[in-house]
Amino acid sequence: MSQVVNYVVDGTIGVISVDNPPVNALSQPVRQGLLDAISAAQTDTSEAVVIICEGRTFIAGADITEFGKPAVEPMLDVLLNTIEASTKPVVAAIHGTALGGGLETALAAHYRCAVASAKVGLPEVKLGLLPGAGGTQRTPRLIGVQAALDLITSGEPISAPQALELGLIDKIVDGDLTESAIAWARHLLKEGAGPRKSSEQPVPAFDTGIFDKYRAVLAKRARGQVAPQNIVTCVEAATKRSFEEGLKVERALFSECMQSPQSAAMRHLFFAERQAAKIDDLPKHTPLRTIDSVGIIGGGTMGGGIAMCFANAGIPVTLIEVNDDALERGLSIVEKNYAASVKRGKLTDDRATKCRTLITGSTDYASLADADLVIEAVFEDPELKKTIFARLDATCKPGAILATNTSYQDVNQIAAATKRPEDVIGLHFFSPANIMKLLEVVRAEKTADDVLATCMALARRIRKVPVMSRVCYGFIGNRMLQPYFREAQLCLIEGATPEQVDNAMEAWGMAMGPIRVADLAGIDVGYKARQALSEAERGDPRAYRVADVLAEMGRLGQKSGAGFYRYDPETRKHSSDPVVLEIIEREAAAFGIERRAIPEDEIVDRLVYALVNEGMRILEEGIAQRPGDIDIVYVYGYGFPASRGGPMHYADAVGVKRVYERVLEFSERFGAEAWAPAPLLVQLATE
Ligand code: 3H9
Repeated sequence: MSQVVNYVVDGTIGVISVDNPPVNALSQPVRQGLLDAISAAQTDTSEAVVIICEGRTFIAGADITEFGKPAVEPMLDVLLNTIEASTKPVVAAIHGTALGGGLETALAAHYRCAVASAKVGLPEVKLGLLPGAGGTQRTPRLIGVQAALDLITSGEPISAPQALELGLIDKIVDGDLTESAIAWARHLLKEGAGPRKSSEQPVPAFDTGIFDKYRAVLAKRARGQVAPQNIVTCVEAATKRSFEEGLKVERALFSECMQSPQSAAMRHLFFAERQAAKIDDLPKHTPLRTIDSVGIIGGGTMGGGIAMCFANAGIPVTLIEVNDDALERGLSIVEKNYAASVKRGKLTDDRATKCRTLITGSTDYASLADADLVIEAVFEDPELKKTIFARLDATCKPGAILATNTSYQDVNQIAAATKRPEDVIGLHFFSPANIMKLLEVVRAEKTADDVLATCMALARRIRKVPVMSRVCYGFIGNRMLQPYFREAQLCLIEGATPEQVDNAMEAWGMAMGPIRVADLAGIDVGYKARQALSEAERGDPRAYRVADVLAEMGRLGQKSGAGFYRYDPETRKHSSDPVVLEIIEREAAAFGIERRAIPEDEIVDRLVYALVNEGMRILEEGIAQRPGDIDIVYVYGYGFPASRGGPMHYADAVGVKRVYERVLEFSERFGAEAWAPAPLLVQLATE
C-alpha cells in the first residue's frame, strides 16, 4: 500500500483510510492508493468497504497545486467510476470538510455518513472551475436540480444536518467515526443492502425553466465568469443525457474552465490569500498574546461594525463614546445591524441576541483597564488620535495591544504618543466592517513581533483575511486608490461622462465604478482631506476641481441624495444628472481642455495601470511583502474582480512589457508627473 492510503480488512469490512496532511487533497499518490485499495477490496474477504480519512478532515478536494501541470494518471473521474462500480457496498465516512473532489468521492461511494460537525460542498466555482469528477452529474440525481445548482454555483459548503435533509448524505453518526462507520456498514450488510449507485438514480422532477433562470441570475451575479454558466450547462446535461454522456459534457467544460485565465486568476488568489497570512521575517513560533476582551473607542458606523466582528466571534467588547447620547446612538446602530442580519437570514434571532449581549457600552476609559486589545475608531483627526493614545497609555494594563483603525494617518506618530510604541499597531477595517473580509494590519516601526503575530492570528478568529502593510500614506489599499481616482476624474474632465467611466469599469469587472464609489464614500471626505493639504500636496487640480464644486454645492454623494449622480431617496438607485455634465464641461473649459470621446479601453487601462504602477512602487518600498498581498487587498477590499486575480496578477497575465509600454504612452500623452513608470515596472519589463 502507498504511504498516503492505508487499507486493512476488519472482519467483513475493508477500511480504506487516506492520510495526506494537511487536508487529504487528492494528489496523485492518493488517487493511486485509493485505486489500488478499492481494486484489492474486490477480490479479498471483505464484504463491504469504508472510506475514511485521518487528521483534521475528509478529503478537501483535488490537489490544487497539480492544476496547470500535465495530468498524471489515474485520473480522478476514472477512479471515482471504479469506486462506484465496486461490487461490494462502499460507505464514505465524513468529518471536517468534504469539498470538491472530496465530496465527489463520497458521492461515488454508495452510502454516506458524517459527524454532525462536518461540512460538505463543491467550492470549485471559487477557483473558476466546476466539479470535474462527476459532481455535476451525481449531485442533481441525489438532491434535485435546484438544490444542486445552488450548491455548485454558490460554492458555499453546507452543514451535515443540511446535507442530510437534502439527501446528499444518508446518516449522521455520534461517537468515534471509524467505529460508527464500520458498524453501519455491517448493519447495511445484514439488511442485504448492496451497492447503490448515485449515477443510476433518476433526477427528481424539476421546473424546466430553471436553467434559463439561473443563467440570467448568474450573468448578473458573476458577470463575465465562465464557470457558473458552464455549471448550469452540465447540470442541464444531467437531466437530458445518460450519465456517461453527461460526464463527457462535464469533462469538456471542466477543461475549458481549467484553461481559462479566470481560473488561473482565482487559483492564484487561493494561494495568495494563504500566503498573505504569513509574515516572512517573523520567527515561526512567535508567542501570541491572549485576546479575550476588546475595547473600541468610537461608536460610529466603523466602531459599531468592528464591535460586531468580535462579538460574532464570541469575544466581549466594550464600546466607548464621549457621552451617553453618542453611546446610545452607537449601540442602536449595532442593534439595527443585527436586526438586518436576522432579516436577511444571515443569523438566527437567538444567535444575534447572544452576540449583541457581548457588546456593552461605557463613557469611561477606566472600563478599558483590563481590555486585552483596544481599537481606536474615531474620525481622521491626527491630534485627536494622539490624545486618545496618550489616554490609553495611561489607562490600559501592561501588555494590552493598542490599535488604530486609521485609514491614512502615520501609525508611527500615533505610537509615539504612548510610552509603549511596541504595543501599537494599525488594524484597518473596511466599511461595513462586519461584512468586508479584508483587514490591513499596519506594522509600525516599533510594533513588537508578538503584537503583529497576535493580530494576524486574531484576524482569522474574527473571519477576516489579513494582509500586512508597512506605514505609508493610505497604506496599500488607499494609497493605490489615489492614482486610480485621479485617472477616473481626469477621464471625466477630458471628455467622459460619469456613466461612461463607471460602465467601462463595471463591464470590465469592478464591483462598482469609481465615480459611484466616490458618491458612496461621500464627496466631502476627500474635500475635507484636501483642505488640510497645501496646493502642491493636492496634486493636479484637474483631478479634483469637479468634486470640489460638487462638495461646495452640498452635493456630497449618496447620503445627500446627489453627488456625481442623483439618488432616488427610496431605492437609492442612481440616475445621471445633466447639471453634473454642465459643471464638468464648464470646469473643463476653465482649464482650456477640449473634451474628446475617450475609448472604453483607454478608461480601463488608465485606471487599472495606475493601480499597477503604484502597486510596483509599494513593492519596491517594501510596504507590501509580495504582489499577491496587493491582489488580496484589492479583491477583498475594493471590489476588484476575482476572475482577474487582482491588479498585480492582471499585469502579469497581460504581460508586464505591454503594461510598461502603455504606461510610457500615457506618460507621453498625459505627463510624466502622473505616469512616470515605477522603477520596478521598468526593471521587470526590460529584464
Ligand atoms: C477540485 O476538487 C476539482 C475536482 O472537482 C475535479 C478534479 C478533476 N489542494 O486553508 P488552510 C493547503 S478543486 C492543495 O489554511 P483551513 C493550503 O494551501 C478543489 N492544497 O486550512 C494550505 O497550505 P499552506 C476543491 C490545499 O483549515 C493548507 O492546505 N476544494 C488544498 O483554514 C491549509 O489550508 C477546495 O477548493 C487543496 N485542495 O481550511 C477546498 N486545500 O499551509 C480548498 C488546502 O502551505 N481548501 N490546501 O498555506 C479549503 O477551502 C480549506 O483549505 C479547508 C481548510 C476548508 C479545506
